[in-house]
Amino acid sequence: MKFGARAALQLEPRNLWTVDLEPASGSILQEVYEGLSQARKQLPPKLFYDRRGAALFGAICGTQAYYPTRTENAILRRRAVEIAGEIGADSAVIEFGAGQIEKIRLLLPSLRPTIYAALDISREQLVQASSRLAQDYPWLAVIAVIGDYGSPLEAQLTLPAYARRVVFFPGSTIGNFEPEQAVGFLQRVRTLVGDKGGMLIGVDLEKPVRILDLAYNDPEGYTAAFNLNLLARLNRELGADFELAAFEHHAFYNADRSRIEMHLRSLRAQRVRIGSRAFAFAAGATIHTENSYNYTPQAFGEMARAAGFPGSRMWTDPDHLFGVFFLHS
Ligand code: AVJ
Repeated sequence: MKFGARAALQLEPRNLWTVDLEPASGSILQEVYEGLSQARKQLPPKLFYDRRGAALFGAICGTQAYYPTRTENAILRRRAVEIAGEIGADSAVIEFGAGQIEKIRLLLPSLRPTIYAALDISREQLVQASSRLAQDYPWLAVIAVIGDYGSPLEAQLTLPAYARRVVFFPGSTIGNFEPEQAVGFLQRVRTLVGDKGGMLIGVDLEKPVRILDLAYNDPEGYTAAFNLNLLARLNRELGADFELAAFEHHAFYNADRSRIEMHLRSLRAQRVRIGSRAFAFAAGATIHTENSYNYTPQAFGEMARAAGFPGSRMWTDPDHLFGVFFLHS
């Protein structure tokens, strides 16, 4: 019998289940129109992560300048036993935006959850990463959920009542939310996990500006390439005609709002065509592509409390660059 590539991919490990919550629509055109029609042009950071963007993010994580990934990994590795002690036995871990499913591996030997559910919008990456995980941990029930954690999941994710539900949200992705949105998101998680559940979340901590500036302006130029890839993606997927050399990466710390801002700055006055529409850029005008907020441990603890997680414990690195919080009721 002849097997196509698809059939070969479906030889999944028996401890893996796949759930598809993603409607097949997929076009980013409406979001792009909306963002570029604002007085202050903006695009949502989730658009960074097409295949090339995900690879560039991987490259950023490998640089000396970008401290969050290696710092968080070191905390998870060093504190795995303590973290597992806080969470307890028989947990059902739900990771939002699981990507390559690397960080949970640091916890699995100590934590030994009953269920691990990985949620991500990138179908191909998720299926590959979750089947590798299921193969490596035959005792673990792995559920791969193709879906967007930005949309309501409460009704769709029914997990066994005996297990303590814990949402795992590493990587300081919470920093991409406006503080008010972040509280709303934590509230949704609180509803999803229930009274005895919890959340394990990575948060970037306040620190000297020069460290932040360097992290978002790495000398290798991967962050610039990651930012500019957004325009390349619009060219590829929407047939837009952005001239990449006519825009530059611009990242800086906004001290008033405790956030790194990333923009794409137009180097000259120009018009860009996307689909049936055209957008004008003045020289020096920017598209705001991302905020990465950082918090003091106190400020983040207060946000968590406001969202219904009065209990919080933080682990950090010796330089206090990054915090891993376990939040619970
Ligand atoms: C994956 C959202 C946490 O904000 O630091 C890396 C993405 N942007 N370099 C971050 C990113 C620029 C990253 N997060």
